[in-house]
This record gives sequence, C-alpha cells and structure tokens, in this order.
Amino acid sequence: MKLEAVELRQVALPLVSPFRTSLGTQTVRTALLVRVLTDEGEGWGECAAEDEPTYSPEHLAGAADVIRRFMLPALAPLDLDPAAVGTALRHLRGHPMAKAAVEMAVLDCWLRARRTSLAAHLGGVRQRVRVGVSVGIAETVDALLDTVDRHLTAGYARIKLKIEPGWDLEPVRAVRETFGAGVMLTVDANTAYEPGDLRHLAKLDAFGLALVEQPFAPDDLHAHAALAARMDTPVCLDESITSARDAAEAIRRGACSIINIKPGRVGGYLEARRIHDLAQANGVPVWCGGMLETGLGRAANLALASLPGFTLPGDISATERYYHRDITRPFVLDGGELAVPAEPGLGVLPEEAGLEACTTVVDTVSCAF
Ligand code: OSB
Ligand code: MG
Repeated sequence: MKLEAVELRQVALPLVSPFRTSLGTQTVRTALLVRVLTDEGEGWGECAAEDEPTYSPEHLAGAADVIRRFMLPALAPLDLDPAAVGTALRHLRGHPMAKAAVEMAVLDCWLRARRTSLAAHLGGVRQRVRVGVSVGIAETVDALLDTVDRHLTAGYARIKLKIEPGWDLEPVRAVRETFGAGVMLTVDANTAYEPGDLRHLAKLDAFGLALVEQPFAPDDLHAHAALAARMDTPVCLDESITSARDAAEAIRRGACSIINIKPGRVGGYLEARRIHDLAQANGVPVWCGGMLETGLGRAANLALASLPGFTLPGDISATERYYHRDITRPFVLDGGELAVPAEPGLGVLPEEAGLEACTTVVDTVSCAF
C-alpha cells in the first residue's frame, strides 16, 4: 500500500458539560484527524493529543508538525502495511500519540481494503462491551451526586470519579453512601498526589473501590509500589505506561495490579494489543481508557476493548455524554454496553456535514516527496 496524500484536519467539538480534572478544565475537545489517501483507498486516524501538554508531553499542533515534517517523509517511499508503520517510525523518539494516529489511519485503510474489522484483526471476542463513565471534579458534592445519579440511571456499568487533594475522601464517601455497595466505583487522580500523601490515600480503602488510578507522577513507580503494598484497593496505572516494556517493569516492581490501556499513550493499537497480551500472561486485568475521543477513536477503542483481557468496563461512554453532535454516527448505551463496530476497518466514517461544521484547519500534504 502506497501513501499518495495525507490530510491533517483539526476539529473543535464543544463538550456537553465542562470536564474538570486535577490537570485543568476542558470545555471543547480539539482533535487532530489524519486521513490517508492511498492506492488502496482511504483511512482515518485520530490523534489523542490535546491542545496543551498537560496530560501527556504531546500537544495537538506539535503532533501535526511532527507528522508532516518527519513521519510522512519516512513513510512515503514504503510499501506499507500496519505493522510497517511502527518499524518505519522507530527512529523518531517519543511522540506516541502522533505515531498512533498515523498507524490507526493506515490500519483503517488496509483493513477496509481487506474487508476486515479492526476488532477481528486485533483478536476481539465480544460483540458488545460493558462501559463506564469518567466523572469530573464538581463544584459541590450535591452537584456530583446529581451527575452520578444521571449516569447510573442511564445504565453505566462503572463510575470513575476524578479526585485531587481537597476533593477525595468526602465526595467518594458521599457517592458510596448515596448509591450503595453495588456500584462499581473507581477514582483517578491524574498524578495529583505526592509520595507523602500515602497515608491519606490509604483511607480510600474504606470505600470499596475497584481501583485507584495514577495518584503519583508518571515516572514514580516507586511511590505506586509503596502505595500498593500499603493499600487493599488495587493500584492502576495510566500515565506511567507508555509501552509494553513499561508495563512489564511496572508489574515486576509491584507498582500496579491493573492497567488502563490508551492506544494513543502507548503509540498505537498494535502496541496496545502487546500490553494486553503481556498483562494477560501475568494475570493483570486491563481496561480501555479514553481521551474524550470523537466517534472515530471511540469506534477503535471499542474494537480494542473486545479483546478477552479487557475484563473491566472502559472509559468509552456513549456519544451524548461528550458531544451534542459528533463527526460520526452516535454510539448509544444499551444495558450498560456499547456495540463493537463490525464493519471493515474502524466500521464508521465521518459524516460530511458534521465534519465540515467542526473543522478549523485542513492541511493536505502530498506524499510525492
Ligand atoms: O486520565 O483517563 C484520564 C480524559 C482526558 C485525559 C485523561 C483522562 C481522561 C478521562 C476521560 O478520564 C475518559 C473518557 O474519554 O471518557
Ligand atoms: Mg486516567
């Protein structure tokens, strides 16, 4: 498969409600879409990078730049297949989200041409997956309880509460006491705590959480291992895991017993599958994280979450939880589950009108270098 041209498109989708985490507040999801045009047809990818490098060191404009200046010239001369993308980009240090977006577009194109779904290609075993919802930091505990009530009524299989110092024990206790022991509840700190907060965090054991996600800095496996040794609640890593090698090291050091897999953070769906395989071999459950994706990323994440080791509900919520209008057909919650797209490639395409309405920049790069 030969690249002929690549469209780098920036879109801006207003969120239905502001999303506040320990990293900041988002009201709009700006995203970078990658559309590859090849001799075998076209394919779409979505870059997980956000406007600002807060969750990850990457940012949207930087991702577009590194794709245009360094990745496309390296890929243009090649006869491509999905696995060849990672190999051809290995000499470029970092930039996993940019790499993942390009690999995703090539995967989509290549699988469409072969009439195979991404789920089938990755080794998915489920047609539907149970999903959860990630609930931001609220203004008040009452406002949080209203939001959680709405999501539980909608049928979500798991509630994840964002926490930070000053917004942890009290809201978590309130949610547990209000909705009872039957609700699968987790917390995510997005690195907001210091190693000295260990004793404080261990108090979360009182609330029967399914896991505590990434309390400490990405490179502090030691603090996570110390917390895991001291808490009954399983420790889950998100930001710390950027490759299968990281995952192996974190497991070996006892820094986590559950892993949140985000394809963008780890450089693509193929590396995500390698982490899944390694975790499964070590008896470590995994689940699919989210980055407020558009319908394109959501479709691909559902394919990944259909693999057998994804035993916990992922952050793959219905479209209406994020956007009034998405760029693809909406994903609708049904009995706490979303359907895994079965059509070739990602199984969804952007809808022309919706796509144009939210596009802010389009840059078409010819691959006749
Ligand atoms: O830490 O999981 C995270 C969104 C943006 C950046 C980081 C995170 C999140 C979420 C939202 O928690 C998950 C979703 O897409 O629903
Ligand atoms: Mg997280």
